[in-house]
Amino acid sequence: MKLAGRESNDIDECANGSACGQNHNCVKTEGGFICGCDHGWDGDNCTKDVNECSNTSICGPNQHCVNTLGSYICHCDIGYEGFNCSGDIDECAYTSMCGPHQHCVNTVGGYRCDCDIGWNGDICDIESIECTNATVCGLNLICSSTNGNLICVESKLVINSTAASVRASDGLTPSNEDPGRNLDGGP
Ligand SMILES: [Ca+2]
Repeated sequence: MKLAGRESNDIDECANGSACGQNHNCVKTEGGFICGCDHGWDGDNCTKDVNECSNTSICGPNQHCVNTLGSYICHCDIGYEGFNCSGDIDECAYTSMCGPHQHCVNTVGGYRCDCDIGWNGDICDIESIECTNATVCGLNLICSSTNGNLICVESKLVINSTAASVRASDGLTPSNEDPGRNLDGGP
């Protein structure tokens, strides 16, 4: 709302700061003054807060807007910090970001917890069979671990629970008695 006043003498009514009410600004005019709402306020008596956050682009990248009475604040999104929130937080610099058997991997705007070698599952609480035990596969076999699953390889013959039954039906001899055997038809 704009209030206009008129004075017979051209004095500066705005000078004393009380010509207009709270949340108003005062603009001197020739022979009078005009009261307008301060930034952030609206309504007939400038008592209605403007929600600046309704403008979704009022804050910059990696920021979110928080409306306040008469103003607003741009806070950094989680994972960002620094000037204009342009800096990625290295969450891994803090200890205990991840659980047991996990290690922290920093990413832009976040981080993740990868399983340590030898562990898997959603929270890395399942110990996977690894090739570190030399007796796992027996003699003349090569141990290979992929995605937490262990397989024993003899030349090109894969011996796991499925292949073992195939081998039995094919009449193949146990691997440690026939180390040179393979299934690809080669010599
Ligand atoms: Ca980060």
